[in-house]
Amino acid sequence: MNQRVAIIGAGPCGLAQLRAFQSARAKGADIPELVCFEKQADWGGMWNYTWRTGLDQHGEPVHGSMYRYLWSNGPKECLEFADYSFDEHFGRPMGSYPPREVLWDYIKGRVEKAGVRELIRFNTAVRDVRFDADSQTFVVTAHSYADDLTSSETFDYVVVASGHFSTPNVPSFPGFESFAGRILHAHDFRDALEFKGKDVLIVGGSYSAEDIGSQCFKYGARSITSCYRSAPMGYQWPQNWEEKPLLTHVTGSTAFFVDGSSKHIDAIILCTGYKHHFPFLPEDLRLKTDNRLWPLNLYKGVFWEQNPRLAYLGMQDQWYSFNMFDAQAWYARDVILGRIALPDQAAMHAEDQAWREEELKLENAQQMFEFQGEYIRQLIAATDYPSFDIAEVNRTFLQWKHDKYENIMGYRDKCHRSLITGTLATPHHTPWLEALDDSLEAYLAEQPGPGKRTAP
Ligand code: FAD
Ligand code: NA7
Repeated sequence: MNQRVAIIGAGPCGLAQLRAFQSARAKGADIPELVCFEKQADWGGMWNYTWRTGLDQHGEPVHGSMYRYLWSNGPKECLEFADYSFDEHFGRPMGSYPPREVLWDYIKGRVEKAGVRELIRFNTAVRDVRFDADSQTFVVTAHSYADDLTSSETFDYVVVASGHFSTPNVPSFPGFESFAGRILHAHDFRDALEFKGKDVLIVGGSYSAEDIGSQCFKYGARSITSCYRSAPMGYQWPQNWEEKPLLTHVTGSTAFFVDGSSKHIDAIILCTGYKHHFPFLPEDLRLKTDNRLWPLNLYKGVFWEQNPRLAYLGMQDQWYSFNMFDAQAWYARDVILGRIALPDQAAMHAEDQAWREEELKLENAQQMFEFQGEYIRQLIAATDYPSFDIAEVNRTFLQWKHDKYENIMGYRDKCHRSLITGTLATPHHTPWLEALDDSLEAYLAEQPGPGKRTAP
């Protein structure tokens, strides 16, 4: 096959795409030439932690939004690769909520085994993508940092796998200009110890608010106040964590809320989400959406309807993550290989709209992860990605939600069963709240290291 495919990003989505093609080649398929552009020096996307914030060493916006001491916020059993189990990678059972470095190791293990690293051009940022209607090809322009050269190449397909949790959504509130402490967005949060002994205000009511607040609690903040726009998170927070309706303004070091209450605050962390941002794409190819389960204009949640030579991976809000990216990547691969034929644009759009209408009816978390599970089930049924029991994954999600409502600081100590191998997770040697060392080495040790057991 003399076609060329550009993959933008070597995070979990871009790596899923590389692995999908490698898997077809291993079974004898003739596959296109693949070029994966990655602006960072290593693979793993968000899971490749960086201490940097703001601009990186090349003057580019820092991609990473992950922070120190981050542990999986959902059971690992709900994201396990169906073609590469945790058992295969680690050789023994472990806890259900591993820290970031452990999951990064797992992500890397599959693609090291697949031998696809040589297909990635690291330290190379895609700057521009243009479609030429006459030749039906794309011109992709990329900047290689190592030799400071910008060059263009032609491709038959482009797969956008650049993530959507890197460009912060940063609202402002009256009084911020003269606030007496630090104001930052979750994207720039790196180490909860910075907030030890402080009164922290968290703005937002979703995953980042919940987890960054929990980090601050775990590492010794004096108090946490979280405030929401739409709905409270509703967990049973520790005694020094108060949940309030939205911030109205700040005066000096005092924050005021919609219910008329006020509180002393040392620092404000805006956990107000991210924007889908594709500065390298022209208007006619650019996905515009908020963070939701069914972004419009993507057939099967993947193919750009106006020009299905362009595919997007992982653009949905995520209950499912790695296994959803795999389902999408396998599907995209089979379309590119000509194994699946796409319908005409009107039919693609009609199906897309039908999914959106279903999405608009969703009222609670269970309905949402079941909706995403059904989407994944359908994608997997169309390819040779190993099937797994989506209903069981949904049951694990339900148990996870239940565990969180029971004990928001203790749910990570619960164990779930692998839907791929049947292995039951084993409790980590140290309860999450006391496990201050999140390194791979500490996590995989048989017992806690010296001096690592007690909370501050
Ligand atoms: P990313 O991981 O963001 O990777 C995108 C890649 O594209 C990056 O390597 C980036 O450098 C590269 N790139 C971007 N633009 C360009 C360009 N122009 N040129 C070249 N390369 C480019 N998911 C879970 O399942 N469990 C969790 O516990 C979890 N916790 C999270 C915590 C935080 C703080 C955040 C922000 C996200 C979390 N997620 C979690 C979701 C996470 O984003 C996904 O797991 C996953 O990383 C998404 O993969 P991706 O490949 O789509 O994007
Ligand atoms: P999410 O899940 O997109 O949530 C964003 C939150 O920010 C949500 O609660 C929003 O409230 C809130 N928000 C957005 N704008 C505002 C303003 N202007 N004022 C107040 N609150 C606002 O992003 P997260 O960062 O939590 O999670 C993203 C990923 O990171 C996720 O996959 C995790 O695993 C880690 P709303 O509910 O819309 O009223």
